[in-house]
Amino acid sequence: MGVGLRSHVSPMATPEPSVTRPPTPAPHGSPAPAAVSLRHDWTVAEVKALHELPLLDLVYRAQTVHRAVWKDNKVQLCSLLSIKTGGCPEDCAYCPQAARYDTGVKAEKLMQVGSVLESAKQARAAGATRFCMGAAWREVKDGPQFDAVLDMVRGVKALGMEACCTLGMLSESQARRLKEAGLDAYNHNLDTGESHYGDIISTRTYQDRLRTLGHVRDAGIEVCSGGIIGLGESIEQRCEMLVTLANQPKHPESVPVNALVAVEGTPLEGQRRVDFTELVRMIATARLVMPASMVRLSAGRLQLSEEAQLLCMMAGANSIFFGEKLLTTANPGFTDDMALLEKAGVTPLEPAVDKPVAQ
Ligand code: SAM
Ligand code: DTB
Ligand code: SF4
Repeated sequence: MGVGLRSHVSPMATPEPSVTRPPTPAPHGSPAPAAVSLRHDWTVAEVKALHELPLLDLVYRAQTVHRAVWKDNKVQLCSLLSIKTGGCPEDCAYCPQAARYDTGVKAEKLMQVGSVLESAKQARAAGATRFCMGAAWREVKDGPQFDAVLDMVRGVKALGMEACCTLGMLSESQARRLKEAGLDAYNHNLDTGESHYGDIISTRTYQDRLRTLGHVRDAGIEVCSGGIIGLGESIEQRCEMLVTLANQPKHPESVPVNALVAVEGTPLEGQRRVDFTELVRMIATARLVMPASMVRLSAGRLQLSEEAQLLCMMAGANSIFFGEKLLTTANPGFTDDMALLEKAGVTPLEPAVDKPVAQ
């Protein structure tokens, strides 16, 4: 590692993310490329010091690192589809799909392959380049349902889109089969810092989560892992989660940052809404500690003004969920999102072209 110019852009005494990237020319008018290295030895204290910087200093530093690693202000458009909704046996306190909470989400069967591919085609026509299929399962079970998911993955790939799944826990062999079917990425969130996890989920452990991430990584599938803010965690616990993600053998290729969508009937229904500055801080800090990861501004965007969304992008968010529904809750519509991107001159990222430097 260690190619590129040493950054002169971080005059603060707080820990500086040292960054490594090849000397790709920066776009006209953007800061000189920083020397960026990908660290796997972050401490919570270091990350908290970044998180606590004055907001605009934090955004400036994050944007500088962002532009050094990602050439332009492009954003990945990723559409979500719930292929198996509701009836989940887990007790995740935030989740409208847990069978034990009365949220009005009805349990449905796994969708037919043809209907899923129809949705993927619509998402592609609207401009999405990645299609993520979510199932309200604790874990994948081998059998006809998993075989159908493999067919969905093949079908999405045949449409020329990136395919992503989030199906709960996976075994080594299931991860391998998903890879063989062409899966690009697997989403499996840590959700929160390990010390807060037990307050949110009791039906599986943090180690279970990490084990699945290991299977995904070992199968050569991109890891998509992040979490939710607004679950009653402390700032320290938010930083703890970022440290766990960044100190994995490889940084996750994508890091979704969700703001809790407090759904009536869940134990967290009364949770106060996170302020937009909290999302900006989390995104900027994620960008600084994992410079070459896609950072996805995920659930909670409907509650953000256009200005706040653009500030999140300034802070390093380069991916959004695109389409009027997340899994069961609402998201901004295609037209509003396209209008915002156009106004701001932000262009959709093209999967094969706009890659960061190797991690
Ligand atoms: N069942 C699988 C699992 O838990 O990994 C896949 C689907 S699950 C709904 C995917 C992720 O959505 C969760 O890990 C969580 O981070 C996020 N999520 C679920 N409900 C949410 C909510 N109300 N607000 C924000 N994010 C939420
Ligand atoms: C992620 O981090 N956020 C998405 C996706 N990965 C699967 C899910 C958000 C779900 C929000 C609540 C719902 O719509 O049910
Ligand atoms: Fe089930 Fe996933 Fe929801 Fe947890 S987050 S209740 S595992 S669908």
